[in-house]
Amino acid sequence: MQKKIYIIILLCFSFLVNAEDGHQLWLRKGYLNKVIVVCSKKSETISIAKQELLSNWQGTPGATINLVLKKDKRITGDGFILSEVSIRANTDAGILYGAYELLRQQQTFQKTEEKVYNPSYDLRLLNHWDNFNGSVERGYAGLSIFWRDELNNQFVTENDKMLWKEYARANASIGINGTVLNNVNASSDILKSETLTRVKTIADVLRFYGIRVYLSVNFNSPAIVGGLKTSDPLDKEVIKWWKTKSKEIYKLIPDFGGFLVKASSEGQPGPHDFGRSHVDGANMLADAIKPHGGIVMWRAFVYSPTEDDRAKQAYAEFLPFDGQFRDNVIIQVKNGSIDFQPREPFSPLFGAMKKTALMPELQITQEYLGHSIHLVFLSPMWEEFLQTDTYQEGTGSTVAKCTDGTIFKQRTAIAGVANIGTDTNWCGHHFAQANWYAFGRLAWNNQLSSEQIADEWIKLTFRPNTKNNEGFTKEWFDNFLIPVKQMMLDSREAAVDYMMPFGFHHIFQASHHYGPGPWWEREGVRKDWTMPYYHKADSFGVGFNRTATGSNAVAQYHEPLNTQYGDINTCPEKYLLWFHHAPWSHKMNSGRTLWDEICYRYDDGVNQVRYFQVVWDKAQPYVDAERFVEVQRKLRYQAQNAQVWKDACLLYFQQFSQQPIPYDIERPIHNLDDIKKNDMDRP
Ligand code: GCW
Repeated sequence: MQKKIYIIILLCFSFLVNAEDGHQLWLRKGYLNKVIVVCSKKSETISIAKQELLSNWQGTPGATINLVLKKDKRITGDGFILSEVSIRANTDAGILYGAYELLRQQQTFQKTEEKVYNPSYDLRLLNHWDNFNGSVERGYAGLSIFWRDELNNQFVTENDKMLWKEYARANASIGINGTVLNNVNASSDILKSETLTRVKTIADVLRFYGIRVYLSVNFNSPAIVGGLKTSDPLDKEVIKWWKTKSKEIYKLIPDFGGFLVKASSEGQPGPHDFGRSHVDGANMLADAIKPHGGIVMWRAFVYSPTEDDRAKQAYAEFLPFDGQFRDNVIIQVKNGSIDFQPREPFSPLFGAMKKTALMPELQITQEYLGHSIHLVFLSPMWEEFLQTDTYQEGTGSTVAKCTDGTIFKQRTAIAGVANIGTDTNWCGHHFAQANWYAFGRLAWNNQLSSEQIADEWIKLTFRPNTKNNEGFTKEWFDNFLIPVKQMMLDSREAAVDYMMPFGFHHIFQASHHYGPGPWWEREGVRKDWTMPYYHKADSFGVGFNRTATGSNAVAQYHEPLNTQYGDINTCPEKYLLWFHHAPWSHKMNSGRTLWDEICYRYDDGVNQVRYFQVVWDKAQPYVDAERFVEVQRKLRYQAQNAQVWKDACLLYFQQFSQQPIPYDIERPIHNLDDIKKNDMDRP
């Protein structure tokens, strides 16, 4: 009996020791050595840097580290120069970033060598699609960390402030320096004076971590909040209203970053409502905010319900305005030309606008990639996008170089739609934290490889709790780091395979964008919100003809891409059905027909997820019980869901191809009508 109690106590104790809820993200505490930190300058940000070094130092015991604030030509923006004994920077934030980099190197057992670290983009922003009532559009990790329901938005608790501080610290540790606090589908309430006091409180917490706040604004605010008769951007009263509002904001928040605007898109108000253009709208706001040093991020995510190809519309609407925007306007463009699909060719705007600052918008929250249920590491998708050649100025004009100031001297910025909420582990899925991390790291250095990012993240997030300065063991490397890293690196391609291989896109169930719904259409719903619009399956074949004989979207790309994408024989297979209506009998690189290849690919996707389950199960000895079980459960859902995707798509498209599923592939286990009826339940 006694022995039993003893074992139970021991078990509970070991559970407590090992329990990790993920709240600490990649900033888990390790062993600590003594260090002396010297800096002649005093500021809140510098004290944070000092404190971080003092409480997390794992370098040489008793070392002295100098924080040096002195202009150095090699450093740009908030960059820094790191060595084993000093951090040099031009700004306080630079010192803070240097401190985090140094600690990261210690925690991942890298040797610190003298090196300059400059950011790729000046502005590295999160966009929160957080609503004023506390919900989060496309959020899968609980509620908003910034907003409560309308009645409670006026109260700020100590817990709120603590959470905002933790949030700021996590962001600063990966170099993020700005955040848009509310949804681009913006409530005009955000600009009410009582709300702005809350914004000020948030800004006061984030500021010392080098983070500025920005707001999404509703273009109709002058009428809704200001009581004016119109919100016409050329109306004198409207112009005055925005100027006064900007003044009010800057009085409260002197370092306020600026406005983000979704205008004349998906039902949001905008200049088009008044017969004005994007330039009229954006420039009016830019003028209002310019005296205070603010910027306007004007989104290019626009499409109108015409018969024309949605993929062409942003380019068609914005290119004619190249060169007409004020210098404090940045056009914010989603990575692809449609909408954050598992795989899209890059938006051709990146290769086209030369006299206008453009900033990429990436989506960290997994709206179209399995929400917070599927394990999908997004860094390879972003790397693919950033490293794609636009051929804008000849070979080597990658999206990264077109947007980071290498090719055009411009204000540089990048945004990621956040996946953060009130869930204890912030992101819903432990591995979704890696996407927040990867976004920050790529925003800082757009040349980093996904392999390096995954490597760092795993080491920081799952590092065993060593009590001394031991490095990682070979066993840990071989049995945990390497297989788990490979799983992460393969996970995006696996998701593409079981959801939308070969350039399929937008074949989701409408609205929640989680499960398959290639059949989804409704009487009266605009065509480009229905799924057959995107795949166009018929007895001949499948895919959207965007070549010269179709919508000619290929013409928006520079040569040689125009020709390459436009020819079915040279178009990369990963984009085949994006650009071509290909016959079912089309010969693929493997020698198989398109139909057969589609079947094999969906099946591969399912098998890959089944394999991820094995990888994770084998990782059990190296992970704390809590995170292990939580990830294991989610992988089971992912495997079930991948199977549904495969069955749904193969059975649905088979109605058009009229061909058998190759016999060496596992048979579908769901009936199409059941899938349609159940609309894949989200666990
Ligand atoms: O991806 C779509 C989403 C909308 C979103 C919109 C946008 C915020 O389904 O939820 O609205 O894009 O980016 O504006």
